[in-house]
Amino acid sequence: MGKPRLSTIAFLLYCLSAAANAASEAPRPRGVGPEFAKFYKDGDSFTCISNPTVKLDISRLNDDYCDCPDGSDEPGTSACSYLSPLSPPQPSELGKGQFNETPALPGYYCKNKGHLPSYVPFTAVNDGICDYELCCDGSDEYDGVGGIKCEDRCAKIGKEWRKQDEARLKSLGAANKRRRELVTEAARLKKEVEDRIQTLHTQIQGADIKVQALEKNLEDIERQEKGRVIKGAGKGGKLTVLMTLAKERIAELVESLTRVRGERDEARNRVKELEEILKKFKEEYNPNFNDEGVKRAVKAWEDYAAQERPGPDGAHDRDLEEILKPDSENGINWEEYEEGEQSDVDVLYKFEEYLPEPLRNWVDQKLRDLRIMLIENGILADPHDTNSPESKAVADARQQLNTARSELDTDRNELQRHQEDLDKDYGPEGVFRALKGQCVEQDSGEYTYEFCWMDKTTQKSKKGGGHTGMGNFARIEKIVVDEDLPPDGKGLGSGERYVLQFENGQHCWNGPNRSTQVILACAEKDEIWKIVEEEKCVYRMEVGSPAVCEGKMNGVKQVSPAHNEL
Ligand code: MAN
Repeated sequence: MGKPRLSTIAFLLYCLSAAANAASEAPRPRGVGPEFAKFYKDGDSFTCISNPTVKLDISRLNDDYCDCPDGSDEPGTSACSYLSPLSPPQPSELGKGQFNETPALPGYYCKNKGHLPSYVPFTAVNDGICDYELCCDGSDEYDGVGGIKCEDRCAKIGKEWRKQDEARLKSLGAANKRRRELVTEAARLKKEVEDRIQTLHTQIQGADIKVQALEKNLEDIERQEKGRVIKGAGKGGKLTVLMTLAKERIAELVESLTRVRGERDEARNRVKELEEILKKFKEEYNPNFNDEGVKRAVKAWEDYAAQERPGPDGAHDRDLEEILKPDSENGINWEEYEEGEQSDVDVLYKFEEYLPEPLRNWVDQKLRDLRIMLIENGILADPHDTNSPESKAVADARQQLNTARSELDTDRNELQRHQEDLDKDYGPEGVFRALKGQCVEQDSGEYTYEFCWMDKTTQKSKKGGGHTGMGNFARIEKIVVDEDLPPDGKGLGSGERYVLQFENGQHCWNGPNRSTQVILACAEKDEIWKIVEEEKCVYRMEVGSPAVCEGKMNGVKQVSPAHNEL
């Protein structure tokens, strides 16, 4: 017989272990498994399992002739093996009469004492070959066809199997432990993102308020600046602005000086009056009247009067007089400097109008070019731009606002990135988050292949040259696989598997953009097991990782020793 698929073996083992507890202790006819014992209890007759209307005498059981349409009367021979099923029926589906030409039994039951019980296909019964893989006790060759004798190897095979099973369980234990660590790490990273989002919300609120305040600040400063120019200069160039400011400043100074001179004159008069009073007091006081306070006051006055003081400076006063005369008497004629509605810049613009016609066009063009060059280089103010050139105060305020705005934008972008990240699918319990960005490599043929979690797949030529992008991470999918599991366990096995789909890699000449399907299966550590280019530039990677271990190794359920017929 051909080698049975390991997935089929797994199924058969599963059937057995599930039903073993209910196993009957009574002796069963040859080839009957414990879960089917109930159909063979009657010592006189036998009723076909799936065809209860067909009742046979007990002597027709295992008589090497197929009587029941479902083959259930020949559990221990190959007489009904022509009914070979595509897949064995589930025990729960048996005895319900829905099978016609479909066998009721999964195969010939080998007790395999010392190892795991198993079913061997009916075709293998007495075919002259020892099927030790399924039937280690050799009971499938009980007739000794062609002189064959299959010794019972279950003790040896069972021992080896238990050793391997122990190693598998140990490896599974380590893989599950690693998976738990990854899940914890993934949760921690997710929490970090959530906390950052929280912080960013607060930060953005603050930054928003700051931007609003700085916008208002800039507006105020701009208004102040405009006001100053209008108040100082009205329309016109810098010279006019300066002149107007100077005129105002002089007027303010003249006014203040006049006021101070008046206050000085008044103070002088008061001092004079007080000196007169004290002079008179000294002349008229009675020295015989022994009043200490009066005496001290008179002495103080005498000391004060004895000090030499310069009298008012007439020349100084005359200077003041001159300064305070109206501007026109001081030789300043402001009107002389006024530009009317024209700024100094405007004067330059209109310069060519003063030239004779033939020269004007030429000069006009040259001046136009010059003017543009000066404006573009910031040397000349743009006559259409009343805000230019900008004052330092406005420039500083604008700079502060721009900085605050760009900080706010940065925070908003980061927030958006984190929020999108939180919504992203990171696999079961978000475990792939813990592996994001981590890469594994594997040599295969002329390339080294790289797989980076949630990021990309790459093909690197061993002969040098550039790397080829085999796709960027797009999404997580699930597929059902049913494959032989190699003895080292590094394979997909059977069951539902997570798939990381990578798309839009480097374009393939005369083909599609490269893409990779990464199929994940449980393993103790991250490892690329196999890379196949299924079609041109469409790759498939089989990758082992503890991240996808969910209590079992690649679909093979562990059969507990308690369930074995040891
Ligand atoms: C390169 C590799 C191959 C691919 C071809 C297509 O050689 O990426 O995997 O098949 O390009 O031209």
